[in-house]
Amino acid sequence: MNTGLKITAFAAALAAAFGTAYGIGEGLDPVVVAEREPAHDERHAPSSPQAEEGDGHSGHDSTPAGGLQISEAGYTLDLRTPRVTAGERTDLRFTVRDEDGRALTEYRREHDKELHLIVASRDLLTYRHLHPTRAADGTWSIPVDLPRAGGYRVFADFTPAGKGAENLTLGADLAASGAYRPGELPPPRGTARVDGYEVELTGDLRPGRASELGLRVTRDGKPVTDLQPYLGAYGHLVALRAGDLAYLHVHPNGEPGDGRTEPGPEVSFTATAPSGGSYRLFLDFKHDGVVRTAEFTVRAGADARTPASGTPEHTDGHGH
Ligand SMILES: [Cu+2]
Repeated sequence: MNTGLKITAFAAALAAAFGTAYGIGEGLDPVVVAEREPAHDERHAPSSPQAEEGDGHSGHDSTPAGGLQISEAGYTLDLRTPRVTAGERTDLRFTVRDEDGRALTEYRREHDKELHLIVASRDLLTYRHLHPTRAADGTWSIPVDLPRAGGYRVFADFTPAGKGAENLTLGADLAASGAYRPGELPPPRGTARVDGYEVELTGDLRPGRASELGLRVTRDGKPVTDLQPYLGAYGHLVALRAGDLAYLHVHPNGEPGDGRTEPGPEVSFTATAPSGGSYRLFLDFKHDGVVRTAEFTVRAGADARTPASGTPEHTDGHGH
């Protein structure tokens, strides 16, 4: 019996087992939840954790995590500069192509931008969140300077214009030549320091379920209560899975000017981990006119994060 048949048979057995139970009512969360596929629009739309709490879909049958494919839903990331030299400023150029090979020139803005570009090293120690410039012909470009040699992943997070188009994150490999020395993922910590700021992380990342993450920003022990809007929010959080750099879609809870979201010290997000394992979280926040990035290692699942204070060894990669 091949694997496909086994799975089909297993699914049929499950359906039979739950078939009667399903009729009883909606109290049976796991069954009800499994029936519902999340709409793609939800992946990048602001929403409250309460709204998502109930429909935390199973990570096993939902849409695959973003960023693992160079081509998806008819769109392909064409990275024109797949090789750069470590320590040298280079123009990174790329195009998003449709099924006919035409460069995409119409985008729907998300978080103030047509396209968000994330560049992360395979060992997750170098991170860039960039906003490239698009030429009229659809070619995007942005200068990058990657400090370390090795393998990187480039993520283009965008939504094509047009009705029904969904948010996509396409990923492509990028190599930085030079002497390569892979780093080790820093251990989980509840606190990250960057440029005199301390950011404390609360909440857990849970596999297959939406959960709330809180990030509290202080400077010199004093809460920062005048964060500046950045990309339509008081913070922008990206999470990447260690091992394959799966890209998680994270939603800010509330936005500046909505009458209930304070400009710090706490910034709140809703995130869903596609599986257990280790993740690296990158929080961009803006204060005194400068965008800084706080970085955390978090474990999802049985081996959950144990908060501890300390200074992360690696503070490389302040975006922008
Ligand atoms: Cu961005």
